[in-house]
Amino acid sequence: MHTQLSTIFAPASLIGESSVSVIRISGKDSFEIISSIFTVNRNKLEPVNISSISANTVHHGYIFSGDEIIDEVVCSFFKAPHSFTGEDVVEVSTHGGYYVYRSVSRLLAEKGCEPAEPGEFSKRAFLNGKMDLAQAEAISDLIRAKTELASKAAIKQLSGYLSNYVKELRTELINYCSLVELELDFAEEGLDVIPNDTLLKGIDKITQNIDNLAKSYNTGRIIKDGVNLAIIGKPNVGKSSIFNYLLQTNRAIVSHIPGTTRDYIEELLILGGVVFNLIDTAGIRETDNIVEKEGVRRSYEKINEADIVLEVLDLSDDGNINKDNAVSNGRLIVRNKLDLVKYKPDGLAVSAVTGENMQKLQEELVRRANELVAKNENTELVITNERHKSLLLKSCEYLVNARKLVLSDSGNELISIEIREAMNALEEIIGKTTNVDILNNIFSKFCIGK
Ligand SMILES: Nc1nc2c(ncn2[C@@H]2O[C@H](COP(=O)(O)OP(=O)(O)OP(=O)(O)O)[C@@H](O)[C@H]2O)c(=O)[nH]1
Ligand SMILES: [Mg+2]
Repeated sequence: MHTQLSTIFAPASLIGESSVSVIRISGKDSFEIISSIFTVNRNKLEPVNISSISANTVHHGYIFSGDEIIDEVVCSFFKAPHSFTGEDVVEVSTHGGYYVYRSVSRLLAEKGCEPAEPGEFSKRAFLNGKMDLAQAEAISDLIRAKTELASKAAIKQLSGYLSNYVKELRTELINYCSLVELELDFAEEGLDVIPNDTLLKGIDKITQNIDNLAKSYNTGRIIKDGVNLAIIGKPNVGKSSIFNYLLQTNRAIVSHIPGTTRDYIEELLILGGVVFNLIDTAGIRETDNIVEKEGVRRSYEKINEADIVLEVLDLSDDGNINKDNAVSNGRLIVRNKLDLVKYKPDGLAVSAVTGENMQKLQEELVRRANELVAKNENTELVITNERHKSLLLKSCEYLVNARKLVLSDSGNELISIEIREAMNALEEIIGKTTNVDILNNIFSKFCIGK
């Protein structure tokens, strides 16, 4: 990442044919740099007098190079600290298109502006105290959100719900830590500032709250990343055909030869406002073929990772269809090749060839997915980030240690160390104690211009 001193720029919207495209510039030289290529008078291509432009205003004008007008634009000026990054920021709204973007960015680079790295604007906003780390992460989540639920969760986190709750938990820990340490100061007087059972109760309550928040990731992950839906079954039952039908593409190879799919295939599917990671797997059977064996092993792996397992049975195969729904282990059983039988089978029966009852299957998938989310949807807070989950669990571990130390009368010094570690783990969520490498890693996953 650049030093805080450099002035950076990047497209803030997609580059390509569009009505408007926004280029964002941030850093102490932003106003000076833009003024050297921006004029408000098309008949007089001279750098605008920057002192004539008041902060936090919008100006219509022209980007020029020498005696040539590159584009007619609107520039928004944000004076530090009243900007997204907390630095001086200019947002140039040009016409969309590759050529205009290339020309303006070339001019900016000539004037000393450096292309921003992914997430660099958000990183500066974080470093300048405009938002904490959990909020910055929510921006990236919001941009990537594909459904209403995902977007709502990101907005909530961006508004500071998670950060505030984490801060509350941290404050409670600080209070207990202070009492434990205060008691140390009065050790010689033998003053009992906080009785052990009060301390234990306090630690237990906080541990429980942190653990509950960590557990909300089970739902949060589904909301943010989608429902893992694995299609499984014996070879040739029509798994890939159903996979293709749901996606409305010929993504997976389909053939009459059992064992066609060797490796799993994953594709994104949006149904009824729910994101599914749809996974087609290799047909499960005993085999000596080492490639197919590996495929089967991977199928089992996907079954374990799945939120919903869709098990396909083949109605045209007598040995296959009689599976009892009751022993499905929560799997959704679907009987395929309905077009090949003359009777009306039990349960959910479809044809991936004619499309019969496929809508019913889709509705059932959405219903099950919503059921998974509904468990937690109305609760106060759901975390959607694995980093947050592991820090919460880490914090719990330290508190469990602290609890053991209290029970074994190991002394307040050791107890306070564990409580402080638990606090540190919480602070990492909001970025108070997060090290530079971790920060760089988090922001490098953001998109360019954000
Ligand atoms: N008539 C009929 N044929 C089907 C249907 N679904 C799949 N098939 C056929 O069944 C054969 C196997 O289909 P696939 O989708 O490749 O089956 P699979 O379960 O993915 O098989 P593997 O990848 O080998 O495990 C192909 O010839 C398909 O055309 C269906 O609903 N009706
Ligand atoms: Mg297949």
